[in-house]
Amino acid sequence: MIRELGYSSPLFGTFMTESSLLSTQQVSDILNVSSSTVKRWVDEGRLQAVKTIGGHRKIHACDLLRVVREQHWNHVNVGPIEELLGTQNQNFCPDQTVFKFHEALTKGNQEQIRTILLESYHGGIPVNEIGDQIICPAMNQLGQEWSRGQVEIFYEHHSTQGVLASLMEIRRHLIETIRPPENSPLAIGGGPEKDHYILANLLVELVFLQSQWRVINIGPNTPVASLDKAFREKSPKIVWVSATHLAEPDTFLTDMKAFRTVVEQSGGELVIGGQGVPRTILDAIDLPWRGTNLTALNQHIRVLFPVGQPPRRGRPPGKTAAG
Ligand code: B12
Repeated sequence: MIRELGYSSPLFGTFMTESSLLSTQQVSDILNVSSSTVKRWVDEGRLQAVKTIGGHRKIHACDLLRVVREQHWNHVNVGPIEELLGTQNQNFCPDQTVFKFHEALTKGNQEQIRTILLESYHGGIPVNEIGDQIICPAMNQLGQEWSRGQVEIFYEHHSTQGVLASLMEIRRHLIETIRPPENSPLAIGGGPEKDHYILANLLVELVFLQSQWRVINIGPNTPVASLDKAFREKSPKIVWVSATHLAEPDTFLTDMKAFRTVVEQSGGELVIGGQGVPRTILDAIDLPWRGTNLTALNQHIRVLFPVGQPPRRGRPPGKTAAG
């Protein structure tokens, strides 16, 4: 999606500067594709961009870096992009970030939680990696400390609110900047009844948004009858169920087996994940696709609905070294 330059987001002011905006020519040099390809990708919504008063498309370095990382375009030299962002030689180090993030969680330091998550996102880390490599391990550690009586339960509540608030900011940014194409598929999902956890379903929603899907996140504590109604009414390509806590595993198994049949008979796909679903239950439901984290989910939905082709190696025909 193209935003007007000068649009200054009150949410992201501290994380985005105009000095890290790239022209389509600069992006074409970095990706080794023609600048018309870059313009087309911007117009198709594959690359996020802003528009100058003169009508030129400008791509923010962090949005470019995120696409390169997320699409695994490993042969692209990200050095110039990182230089613009001031992150060169400070490669994303999950261990260090998790350490700082966990510290912020245990202290209930909302500002620090926000800074780490938004800086990661605006440093070009895809949301699936933010979920798998930062939030999940730090929350896991917090949970272990809670179970050993080392952390008060109110820190878990308070920190979850901080993570939720930051993820909602990222969600707003994705909604404002990613324009799903006309043929974009729909995903619907939520958590099972009596599961009140909010983060995993929100992260799943962000992964779909990032990949240009249309999404309806029904949220936690959703009776399977409601999910079934939503499926019949909206006909999504994918229905997801994410469970952090399974109150009634036997009922869940029976319900999901029946729901799988309903979904597949209408040409849809059911995907189930989350730390609350034991392997034995997944084995018994026996879905065609199974993944344990958000990065696997991201790859799966990219196969179903590919966005952006990897840049070709070498310069496109007719393009000289001088560009
Ligand atoms: C925050 C938290 C809470 C908060 C929840 C706030 C909220 N509204 O969300 C509060 C304080 C309310 C809470 C309450 C309880 N909690 Co609690 N909680 C946690 C904690 C610390 C974090 C959960 C979280 O959000 N994690 C982050 C998410 C993103 O991680 P994730 O779920 O693993 O998701 C990842 C993958 O599973 C995967 N994924 C997720 N969904 C999907 C979907 C698909 C399709 C795919 C492919 C992948 C996928 O990708 C994600 C990213 O990598 C966990 C510790 C932990 N290990 O996570 C304990 C934990 C889950 N809680 C636990 C317990 C025991 C409880 C209570 C029973 C405590 C009590 N006695 O009251 C209650 C029960 C609440 C209930 N009825 O549901 C235990 C569960 C133990 C167990 N196995 O049964 C844990 C593990 C803590 C522990 N170590 O003991 N909790």
